[in-house]
Amino acid sequence: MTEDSPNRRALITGVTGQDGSYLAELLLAKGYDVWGVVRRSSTMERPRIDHLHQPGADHSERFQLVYGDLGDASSLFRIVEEVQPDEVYNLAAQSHVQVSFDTPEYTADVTGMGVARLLEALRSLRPEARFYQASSSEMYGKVVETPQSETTRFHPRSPYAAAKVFAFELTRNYREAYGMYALNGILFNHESPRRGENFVTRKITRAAARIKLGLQDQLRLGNLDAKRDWGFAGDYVEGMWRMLQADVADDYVLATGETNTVRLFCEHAFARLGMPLTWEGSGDTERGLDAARRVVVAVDPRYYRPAEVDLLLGDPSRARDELGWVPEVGFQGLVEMMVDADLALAEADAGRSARP
Ligand code: NAP
Ligand code: G4F
Repeated sequence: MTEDSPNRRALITGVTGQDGSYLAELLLAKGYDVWGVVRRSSTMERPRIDHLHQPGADHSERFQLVYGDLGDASSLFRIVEEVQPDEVYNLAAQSHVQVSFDTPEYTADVTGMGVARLLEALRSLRPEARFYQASSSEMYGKVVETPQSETTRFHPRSPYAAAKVFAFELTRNYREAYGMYALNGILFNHESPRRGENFVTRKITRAAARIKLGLQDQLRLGNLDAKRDWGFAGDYVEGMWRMLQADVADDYVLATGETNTVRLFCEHAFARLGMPLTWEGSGDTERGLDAARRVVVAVDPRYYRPAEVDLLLGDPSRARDELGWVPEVGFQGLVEMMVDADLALAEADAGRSARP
């Protein structure tokens, strides 16, 4: 990466999340001044970004945090007025699909209406800013074609996905209605060692490592047959940035073009730890056994969703052809990266609990 964008101002909502932390690193390395929006919480620890704003950290003088919330329009207007950003990356959301069934109104408010609040703040105070909306492959839901591309019709299957469709359409509408540079990145699942622990990939790699070290007995999962197009978050934030550098705003899919089941992800994760799995049973009674025939993976119907997205597979050819974006990390490399990171964390935990 080069320091090629001096004095440009980027505003990132969701900076404390998986993608926000990688994007902040990328933009700082490119020479941007970066403002990250954070919510007040009862702890000052923000483990994904603490390394970026500690005194002495690389670029820390160009990284600032501001308090705000997508549920609070006044905070967004204040931030836009204060920062006068050139580029805005809206990554903030209630981003968990299962949780959105439990909190549909909250999810609609933050993940959907939050985008209306932010776009209105930009339209009023900084209409020339370039706006990136974190749209999602979940919008395809009950897919009408495979692979899914920028022209595939949406069929959302959760309150989260419905909120993301609203936000997608609003972003396109502000582009058409007001001529604003506003676009959607339709990103398929992307993961990393910084992934939240209750998304399936991280839940698997964390549990596998802890089972390996005897810190946990079993991993309990829902639908093992679900298929996802999983990539590496570090590759995807590069794609976000490339989208906002294009001369004309348009919507782009980012995906690997490969899909795999949750079951296969488990197999690769445990294999990386020298624990090959064999499967027995089916449906609710399916289980994964290690070489000693211990049940290390079990199905738990509590993790089934009221409506499932069975298959996601993206066609990233527009991003490749128009933006030159090609993901570098493949499925196997992603699983290994996550397992290795979680093994190191589990070893540290084991060391702490062994100490007198
Ligand atoms: P994440 O790790 O869950 O991060 C979500 C971020 O949003 C956190 O920084 C969170 O802050 C913030 N946030 C939540 N509610 C907020 C509110 N009311 N006001 C302000 N900030 C709020 O998500 P991610 O995986 O990085 O994903 C980033 C974005 O891409 C999300 O919009 C997600 O829906 C979308 N997306 C993700 C994927 C994927 O596979 N990762 C794929 C497609 C689209 P706290 O730290 O304070 O909770
Ligand atoms: O890891 P997941 O929770 O991710 P999901 O639902 O695909 O959503 C993620 O990707 C979207 C992009 O398509 C983002 F927009 C969204 O913000 C989020 O980042 O679940 C993946 C699959 C599902 O089919 C789920 O039913 O794994 C299945 N699964 C099976 N057992 C499980 C579990 N998911 C979770 N979270 N926990 C389980 O125990």
